[in-house]
Amino acid sequence: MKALIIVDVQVDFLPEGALAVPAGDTIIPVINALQKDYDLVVATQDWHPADHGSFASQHSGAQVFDQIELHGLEQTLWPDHCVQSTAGAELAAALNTTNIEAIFRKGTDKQVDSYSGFFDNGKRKNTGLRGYLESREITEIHVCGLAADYCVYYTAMDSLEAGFKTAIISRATKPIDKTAFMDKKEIFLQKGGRIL
Ligand code: VGL
Ligand code: ZN
Repeated sequence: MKALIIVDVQVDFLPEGALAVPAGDTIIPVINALQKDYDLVVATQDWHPADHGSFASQHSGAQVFDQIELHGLEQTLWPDHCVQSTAGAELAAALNTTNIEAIFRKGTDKQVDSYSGFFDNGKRKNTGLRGYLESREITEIHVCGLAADYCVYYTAMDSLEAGFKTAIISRATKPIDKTAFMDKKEIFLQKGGRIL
């Protein structure tokens, strides 16, 4: 059985959003067309409290994109984004959500960021996604959405590590930083992932 994971296709990651991914909106029709090819479609949703520790606004003197240490982990600081129950945290209006059987929210603990749909960045807690996929007898996973170099990449890496045959669909994802994504793609390929 084959699943599609749609990662963080949310208003704040679209071109007008708080943490805009360049051309992020252009992948939505592609994702809508893809969904029919899968036995299961699930989504993730970045879902931060307003005082999340990954927000530059929570650290005096800090700037967006600074690197800090947050409770023992390396952390990039972001603009406030995907705050729980705000318009920016909604799934994109143009995304077809009728096939999505479950949505896994992440980034709810203000002390630790969560790029992957499977675990927080410290791998302290899991979201239940792996168990859900296993219960649905999924063996192969394709990952798409935003952003390619963060949440898509880390979700795909954890999928591989969990033993799923895993691919990233390049025409259905966009990075924040193109060169960073090229390097991460190499690592993913070396670990046995595929780029479609
Ligand atoms: C993401 C940075 C911060 C993502 C989420 O969805 O790729 N990136 N939070
Ligand atoms: Zn976030």
